[in-house]
Amino acid sequence: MTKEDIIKPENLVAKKPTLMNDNPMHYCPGCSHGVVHKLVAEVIEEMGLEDKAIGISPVGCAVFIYNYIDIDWQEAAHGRAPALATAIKRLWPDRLVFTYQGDGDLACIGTAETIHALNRGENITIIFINNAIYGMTGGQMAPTTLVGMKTATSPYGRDVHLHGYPLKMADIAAQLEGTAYVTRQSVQSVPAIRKAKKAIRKAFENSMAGKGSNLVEIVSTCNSGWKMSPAKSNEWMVENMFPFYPLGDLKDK
Ligand SMILES: Cc1ncc(C[n+]2csc(CCOP(=O)(O)OP(=O)(O)O)c2C)c(N)n1
Ligand code: SF4
Repeated sequence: MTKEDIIKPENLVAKKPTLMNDNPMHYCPGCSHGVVHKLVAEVIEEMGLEDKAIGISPVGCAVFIYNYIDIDWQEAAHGRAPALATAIKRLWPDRLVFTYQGDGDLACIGTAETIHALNRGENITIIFINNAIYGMTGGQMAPTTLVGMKTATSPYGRDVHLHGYPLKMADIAAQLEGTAYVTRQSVQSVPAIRKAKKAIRKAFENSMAGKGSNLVEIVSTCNSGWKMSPAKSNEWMVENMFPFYPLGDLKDK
């Protein structure tokens, strides 16, 4: 196939979702955030919800998600996204309302907001990027940091006697009456990306159908915070994160 053939519209096999604009992303090369952003944009477009989607952006590396996906956004204070999503969904029940949050945002400062919004069965979706670290602020330990994992604030590794055990938010969410769908996915390979996209779609469909609250955890890399190359980070995640945070659906009502 010549270069001219490749750029013919009829030969197109993949394209950037039109909701994603051309603003250069600020993420470190290899970071999972960009991949998940693309999936979110694709699903919204495929569901035809461009004018109905309202995202709540977090505080953390994804704070600027509103610069990249052209839908309506509201910025929440650190950890407060599920509370804000609750208000917005109750005011506009016909809208797709979702939050996008890191593990510091969701599983530390926002634990209460997260658990209560899920337990109330708010018809929202929470997309939870679990990279086991505080990426934006320099790689400090998060509640999700693995036992023994070295971070800026646990240079000798997470010690359960000092720091307690890693928090499995999806497992907690699955126990709550208000949750309709709780799943744990990743984006380290093409099959994993496809599964993650299906999960986001199911969660968004549930939200629109009023079935209750939905949590899509994406086990992710933070290659800068982990101080590894992007390829090594993916390997490390598969070897170390997946055994503790196994992928798959935890609840599908
Ligand atoms: C109330 C409040 N406390 C602390 C901070 C500092 N802060 C900014 S981002 C962040 C952690 C971000 O980590 P995470 O949510 O895991 O997202 P990531 O950057 O890894 O994507 C913290 C503690 C803040 N902005 N506001
Ligand atoms: S610091 Fe980590 S989470 Fe933040 S953009 Fe870089 S790799 Fe991604």
